[in-house]
Amino acid sequence: MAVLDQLTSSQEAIDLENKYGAHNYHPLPVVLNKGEGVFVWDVEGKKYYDFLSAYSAVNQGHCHPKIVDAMIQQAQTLALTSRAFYNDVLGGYEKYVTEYFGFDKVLPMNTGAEAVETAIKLCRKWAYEVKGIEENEANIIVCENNFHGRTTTIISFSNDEDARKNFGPFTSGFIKIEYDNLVALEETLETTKNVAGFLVEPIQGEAGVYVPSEGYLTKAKALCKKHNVLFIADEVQTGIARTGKLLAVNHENVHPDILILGKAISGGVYPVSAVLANNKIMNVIKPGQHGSTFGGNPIAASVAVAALEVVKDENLADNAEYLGQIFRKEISTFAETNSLVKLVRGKGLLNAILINDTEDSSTAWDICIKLRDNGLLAKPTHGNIIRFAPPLVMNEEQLMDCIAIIKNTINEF
Ligand code: IF1
Repeated sequence: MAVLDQLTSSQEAIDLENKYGAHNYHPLPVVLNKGEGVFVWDVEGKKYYDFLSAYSAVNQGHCHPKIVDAMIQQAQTLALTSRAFYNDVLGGYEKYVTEYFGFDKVLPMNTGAEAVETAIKLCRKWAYEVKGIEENEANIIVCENNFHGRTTTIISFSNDEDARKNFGPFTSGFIKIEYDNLVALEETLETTKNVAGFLVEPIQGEAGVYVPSEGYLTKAKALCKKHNVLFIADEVQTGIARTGKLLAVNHENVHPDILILGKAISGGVYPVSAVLANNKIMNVIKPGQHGSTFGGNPIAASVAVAALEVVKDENLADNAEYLGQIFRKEISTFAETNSLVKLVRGKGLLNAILINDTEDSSTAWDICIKLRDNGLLAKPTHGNIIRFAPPLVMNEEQLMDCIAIIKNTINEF
């Protein structure tokens, strides 16, 4: 048998993963073997609407032909040079992406967590070499219930016990405050020495799609400016048109000092992430002080240009805004007649519903299993919250079809 012979059954695939793969996930029991646009198929040929989009990495739809073609062309030409040498696509991508988001420079990485780590290092180095904080004394403010990735430093400032337990010792230099609380931010800025930055998700995704109060981001940025502290926006999940604007911070016209991107910057076909900042910050990094083997590789550069062109060519932000309004209106009307749905919240096509059951109940999971049986894939975040995030290329007819599936499924409970 060739190593990757076509699997004949879903159970065979699940058994292989259980036996040979680390058990660091508990996937919904469905085995996918094909993706196209808003649809995915399982090994048995059943078709599903994808309502997770690989946690907002597949905003442009599965296997978008323009993005896949860019990957194939580049992969057949020059895949990886490392940064020991120049190549003929990285500079063009760097010009394109910095002008696309309005920054002087970009530091290219691969995963979202690597980009968050890069932003933390950049902020600290700026604090010591530009702001003048004493070395090794920098503090970065973060929010309770944050999710920024799974490296040891990042989980050091997480309050999710599953993400932290028995992974210590942890990295110091982080202060947690309540999300969407400007008083807490102002007090911390006024009473804490050596604050270098404020790292925040413009909408807290994993925590359960928490949308902050109107004006929170604007006032938070102003407080950071007043105290000469860098405003660092983690748009790995909320960026790339997901929330109905190119970036979630664009809902409030906030321009972060450091912008962190990942996931859909590549349309989900290849790991690409990026950290953007202006020269006064980015120029603290000198040769040999940061990098990665694959960071800024030719395939990543070519794929990211194609993926970002698709976002504009297909008006994905406007589409997400329009369909998101319909989704929340339909589901909130439904919630008035169904006691199992407490509320729906979100922006654009990043939404979640709160199931009216205890945190530790299996209801949200059971609903997702039934949704799977009814042809729609979604997964609970924490306990009783189900995130709904379809690819942004969905059309209104497909969305109405999905809303009907969601309503009919929940009515079965
Ligand atoms: C998993 C969660 C979502 C992110 C934000 C950085 C990263 C992520 C705002 C790190 C990644 C992913 C990680 C993935 C599932 C998914 C996730 F459930 F873990 F929390 F989306 F909410 N900043 N989120 O959301 O990016 O290193 O993964 O490329 O770990 O299971 P990454």
